[in-house]
Amino acid sequence: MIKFPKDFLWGAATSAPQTEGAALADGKSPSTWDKWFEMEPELFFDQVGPNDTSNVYYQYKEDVALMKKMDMNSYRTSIAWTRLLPDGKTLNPKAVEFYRNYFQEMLDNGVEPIINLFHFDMPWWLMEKGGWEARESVDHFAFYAKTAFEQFGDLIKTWATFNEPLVHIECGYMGDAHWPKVRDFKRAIQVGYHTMLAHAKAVEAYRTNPHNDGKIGIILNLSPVYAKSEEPADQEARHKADLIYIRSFVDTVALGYFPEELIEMLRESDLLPTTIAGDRAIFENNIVDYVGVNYYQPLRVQAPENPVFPAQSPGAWARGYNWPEKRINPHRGWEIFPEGIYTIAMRMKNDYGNMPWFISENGMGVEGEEQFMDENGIIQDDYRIEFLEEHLEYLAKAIEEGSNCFGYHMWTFSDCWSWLNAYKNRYGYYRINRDDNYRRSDKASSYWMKNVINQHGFT
Ligand code: BGP
Repeated sequence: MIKFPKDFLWGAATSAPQTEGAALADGKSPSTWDKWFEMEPELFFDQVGPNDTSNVYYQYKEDVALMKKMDMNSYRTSIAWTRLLPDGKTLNPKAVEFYRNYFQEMLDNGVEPIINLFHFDMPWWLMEKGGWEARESVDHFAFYAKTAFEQFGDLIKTWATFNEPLVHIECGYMGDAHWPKVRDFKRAIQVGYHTMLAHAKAVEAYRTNPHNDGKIGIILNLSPVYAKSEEPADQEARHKADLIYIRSFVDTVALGYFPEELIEMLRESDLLPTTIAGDRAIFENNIVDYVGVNYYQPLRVQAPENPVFPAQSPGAWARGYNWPEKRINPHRGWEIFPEGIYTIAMRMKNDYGNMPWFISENGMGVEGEEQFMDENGIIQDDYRIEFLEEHLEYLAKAIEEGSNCFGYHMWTFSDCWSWLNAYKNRYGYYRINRDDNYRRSDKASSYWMKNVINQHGFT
């Protein structure tokens, strides 16, 4: 029997921009996603944009009823900054009403809402001032965070500041999957610095108000790094990639500052961000109560071939490696490596003082999932059940060995909109039938997970 603690949090995760729809309704202002879709709809899969997601703004009660049906006890989504404070300053009463009703509905049905503040959805008005590159974004975010705590702090006892800061840094400033799609390592590092400072300032805002009596943390995508070989050069690449992709985030939020070795690497390539005296104390004084870990697949690296310095990208220190033995999700192309969840779990225990943490995302995206629908309209997603079994088995092992993990949230609950991929890959326990008024229908995994929740494990 694979066993989990009785008080374990079982749930699912999503975000405001990927589910709410109503992109400009009731006073909401545009985010970068809304504007980008308006400008270049052809870049979005099937030309489906952020206004056309799973319609949760109008259908949240249906989702909450399904959470209850599954006996889930927790759920993570986010608040849209652009809905709560459309111009960054003025509170939108319609947004307060919507979120209070939504969160109350969850609480009334035995589901604890875990609420995140930023899930890639930069307000357009702030993007026009430079987005995360501009120092002023830090204080705007802290004001937004403070406002959210004031408006919803009586209902929400577990907060997160950011989801996967690495992603908006990397995809927006080292690639073209997020706005503003520029490629500039130095700018990316400044964006990263301001993001992490904004995180620490939001934690500070939470802690300075004595009415705030819950927990605050951050959600990080942590891909354990594995080297091609035991050769020193490959091991060095692994060490450097780990500093960049894992420790630059976890050390900063859990130990109080960026690793010295990373700072030195950046200094040598003239990549250090602009900082202000006093910043460091903000980081040091505001370490998190917990970390949410999103785990999908590992990162495999080898020594770079002809490293160019000063570094123009992380590739100067580590190069990707295509492990020939890797198991690929046939429905999407990502590696499936359940052991990775154990590696990360033990890392949280051994390197971060057994910090409380939970799996805040893990899941399997499947293209063309309608082909698995049976005659009763249920998607027979055996592949997802197998994925869950394998990952949960490794998670249970880590918990048994003392890792302080308090929950597991699958990505996602009902299928949601995935940025440029729109509805290409489906991840949910429930299917969204977009051509039938966003009707929700069952997948077999929801029944399987309900049993796991009720038995605190599986055989
Ligand atoms: C994570 C994000 C989610 C979600 C998920 C699935 O990185 O936090 O927002 O999108 O990945 O990835 P994708 O949407 O690319 O299939």
